[in-house]
Amino acid sequence: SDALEIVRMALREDWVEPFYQPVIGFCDQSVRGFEALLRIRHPARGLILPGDVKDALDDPRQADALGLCMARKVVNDIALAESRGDRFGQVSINLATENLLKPGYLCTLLNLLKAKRLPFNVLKLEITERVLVDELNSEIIANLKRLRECGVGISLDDFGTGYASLVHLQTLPVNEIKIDRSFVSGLGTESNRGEIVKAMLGLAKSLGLTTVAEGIETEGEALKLAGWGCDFGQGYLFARPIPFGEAVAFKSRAA
Ligand code: G
Ligand code: G
Ligand code: NA
Ligand code: MN
Repeated sequence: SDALEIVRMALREDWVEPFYQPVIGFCDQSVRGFEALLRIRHPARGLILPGDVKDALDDPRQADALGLCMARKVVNDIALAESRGDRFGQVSINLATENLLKPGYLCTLLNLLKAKRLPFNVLKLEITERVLVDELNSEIIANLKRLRECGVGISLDDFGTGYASLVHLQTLPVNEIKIDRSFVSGLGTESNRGEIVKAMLGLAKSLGLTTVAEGIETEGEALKLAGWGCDFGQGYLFARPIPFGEAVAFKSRAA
């Protein structure tokens, strides 16, 4: 398909470029770090978003290659920032099912960090329930535990949208949940959404998990979340996903 061809070209021609969306601490407005999001800078079509190449993200071989490419670029960016004396903070990358299923992938992540002499805790993995639902097995869980023990963060993404959320909290070495933006965007108007979000925050707190709310677009949403004790926020209110250079500037401005 078109998407497969675009991604094949992007990998070959080096058009893949991670964008970075800041993650902000509610208590002091500090920039904890960023979520890395896939972008393809196509010379003719301009910036291509993950939604435009969905077929490729669902294709085992391309998801595999894209996951490796993104990991390499993100680790290089972190190392570049640090080498100039800029603290870039913790960066999360999104995993596809194929990345998780390949034991070599998680190992490669550690090796990339080692090669740049970066501490393991600069990296965080975002795992969606979509990715997990079918194929969770004990080997994958053991691999994730090993990463977690090394200090790599593990975040359950789009929390609240999957039927098995609570099971995953019990079986996976997660240390953070990201509350899905569908809950956040209703906070201003729909009153029972607030109760649901409060319950998720309470559950996370009692399990000792960090909480991030995503898709924050209004001051009202941010104030509510902060008041309920949510730790971090992400969304257009603070910043859109931005290129590496802008992200470095954003972080140093805030520091
Ligand atoms: O900005 P946004 O359009 O970037 O991202 C849309 C979706 O694509 C999100 O659900 C996000 O999790 C997913 N996504 C973004 N970057 C990556 C990536 O590097 N790998 C994978 N597997 N998914 C990604
Ligand atoms: O599935 P995941 O949570 O990784 O998706 C992140 C997606 O959400 C990206 O496409 C990103 O561009 C988008 N996003 C980030 N902040 C906001 C926001 O405040 N509002 C909306 N509508 N989308 C956002
Ligand atoms: Na994500
Ligand atoms: Mn998400």
